[in-house]
Amino acid sequence: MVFDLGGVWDFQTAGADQWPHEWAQGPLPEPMTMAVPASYNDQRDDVNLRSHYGWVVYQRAISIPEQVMGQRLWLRFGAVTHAAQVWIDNCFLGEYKGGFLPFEFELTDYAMSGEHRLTVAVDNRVDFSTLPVGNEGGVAFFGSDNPGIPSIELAKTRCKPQNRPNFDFFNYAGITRSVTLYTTPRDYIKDITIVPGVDGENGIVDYTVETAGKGEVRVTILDHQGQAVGSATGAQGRITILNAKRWNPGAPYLYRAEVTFQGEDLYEVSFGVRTVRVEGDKFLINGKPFYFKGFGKHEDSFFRGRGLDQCLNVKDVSLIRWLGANSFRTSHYPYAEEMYDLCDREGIVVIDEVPAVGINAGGAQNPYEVMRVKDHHGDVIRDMIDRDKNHPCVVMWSIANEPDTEHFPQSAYDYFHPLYELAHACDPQNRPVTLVCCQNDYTRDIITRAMDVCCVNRYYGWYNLSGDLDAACDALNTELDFWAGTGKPLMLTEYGADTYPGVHNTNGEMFSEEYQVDYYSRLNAELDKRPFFIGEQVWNFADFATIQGPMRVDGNKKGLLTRDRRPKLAAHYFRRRWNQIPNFGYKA
Ligand code: GCB
Repeated sequence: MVFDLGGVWDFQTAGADQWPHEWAQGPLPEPMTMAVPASYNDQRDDVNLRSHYGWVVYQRAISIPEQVMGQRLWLRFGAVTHAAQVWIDNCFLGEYKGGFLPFEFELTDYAMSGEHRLTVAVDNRVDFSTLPVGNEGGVAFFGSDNPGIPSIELAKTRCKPQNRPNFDFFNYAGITRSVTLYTTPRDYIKDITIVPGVDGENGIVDYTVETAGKGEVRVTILDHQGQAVGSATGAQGRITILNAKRWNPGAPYLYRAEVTFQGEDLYEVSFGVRTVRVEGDKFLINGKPFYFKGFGKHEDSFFRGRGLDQCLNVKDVSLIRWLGANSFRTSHYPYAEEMYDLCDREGIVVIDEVPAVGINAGGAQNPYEVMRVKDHHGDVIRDMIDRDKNHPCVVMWSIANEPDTEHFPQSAYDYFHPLYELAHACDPQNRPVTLVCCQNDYTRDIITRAMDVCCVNRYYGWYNLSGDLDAACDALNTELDFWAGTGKPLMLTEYGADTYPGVHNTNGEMFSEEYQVDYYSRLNAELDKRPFFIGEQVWNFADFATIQGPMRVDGNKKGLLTRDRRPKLAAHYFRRRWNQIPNFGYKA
C-alpha cells in the first residue's frame, strides 16, 4: 500500500544554524500553511521566505491505519533541498544531506496505528561542503563588485548572513518532491537491477533481485500488451526475449519485469531493450550513430519553484517533441524520478547529471583544496546511478558541470578521474560517462578529453566576443580544430544568448529575438561541417529564475521558450531545423 502525504502542511521558518528541536515535541508555535511538494520560496508573498537562510520546519499529522500493522512501514522522501532532519512524534528518525535524491526511513518500530506527528526540518544553506556549492559561512560576496573599495568592503562584513550560490539558478528549497508512506511484507524485495542486451533479433535481460529474507524469486517479463514473453526463477538470471522490440529515441518500446518474492511481495519495473556505447567519435544507440538535439533544462516554474509538477513535465516533453528535439541534460542535478518514467515512455534521451556545480573559484583558489565535497560527490554519483540505473532513457552520466579544469588541471584530473571510474563501476549497464566543462583554455584542460564524450559549454558570441558573430564563428572553428585532434566525440551541452521576449531589432543586436536566431544559425552552420560533432543542446529550454543581480533581468533569459512556455523566435527556427535532422546517421 502507498499513501501520498502531499497536501498543505504546517510550516515555520527557524534560525540559520539551528532550529528549536522542541518544535518536534508538539505543534509548531506559529505555523503558516505551505504546500508539499513544492519549494517554499515563492508560495507566499513574503520576501523573508524568498531570501531565507538556514532552517525551516514542516509539520503534519499522519494517520496509520490498523490494517498495515504487522507489515513493514516506510516513510520515503523524493527529495528535500538541501538537508533534512526527520522526526516522528518525539523520536528522531534520521537525517539526509543532498537536495535532489530520495531517502527513506523505516517506521515499523516507531509507529503504532493511529495518529502521529511528522516533523521535517530543512536546511537550505549552500557552502563549500555542499553540492551545489555556495559561499562559505553565509558571508556575502557579490561577484560583480569592484574589490578594494573601503565602503563596499565594510558593508559586506555587515551584511546579514545569506546564501550566495556558486551557480546560476535560484536556490529553491523545501520538500520539493513526493512524500509517501508505504508498506512491504516483513521479507521483501529491496532492489531490482536490469541489464538489457541484444543477441541478433533477440533481447537479453540479465537481472538481479536483492531481497530481505530468503525465499523464491520469480521474474516474468511482460510485453506492452501484458503478455508474458519470458520468465525465470532465482535471485539472478538471464531471460531471452525472442524477436525483442527495441527502445529507440522517438520510438520507445517498454517491457515490464514483474518480480514476486515468496509469493507475497510483488514489484514491477519497466525497462527497454537498447544498447548504448561510444565507438571512435560516434555515440551509438542500438548500434547506430545518434545525434543529440535538445537542451539543458531546469526544474523551474512559477510559484512551485523546483517542486514536482507532473503537468509541467508532460507539457515540457510535449514541447520537446514539438520542437523536433530528442534529448536533454538534467542540468544541474538529478530530476524527479517521475520525469525519467515519462521520458522512458516518450522516447526522450536523457543525460543524467549530479548536483556537482560550482566547484570553481574562477582561478582565485584551487577548489580541489578549499572545497570539502569529494566524499559527498562520490555519494551522489553512487546514489543517482543506483536510483536511475534501470531507465532506458538515461544514456550517459554527467559527473559535474563547469568545475575548474583550466587553472589547476592536474588537481582537476586527480579529483575527477577516480569519480569517472566510480561512475563506470556503479553502473551495471556501463553507460558512457562525461563531465561538462566551461568556456576555458581547452588546451590546458586534461580531464575533459579523458571522458567518454567531450561535453563543452561555449558562449562565443555571448559572454565572449559579444555581439560579433563573425569573430564567434572564427573562434569556434579554431577550437573545433583542436577537438578534432582528440579523436573523441564532441557535443555542445550549452550555448546560448539571453533574449528578452518581445525585443525586436532590425540589426539583430544582443538581447533581441533576432540575435538569438542569428547566433544559433551562424554557429550551427559551423557545427554541421564537423563529422565528430555529435550533438547540440542549447542553453536553455526555457527562461528560469536566478538570484537577482546586474547580469539577470528577472532571471536567466536564454530560453527558447519563456518561463511560461511560450515560443520565442528561435524556437520556431529550431523547430524547422530539428525536424530536418534525423535522430540517427546525421553525421554518418
Ligand atoms: C553556464 C552554466 C549555466 C548558466 C549559463 C549562463 O555556463 O552552466 O548554469 O545558467 O552558463 O546562462 O550563464
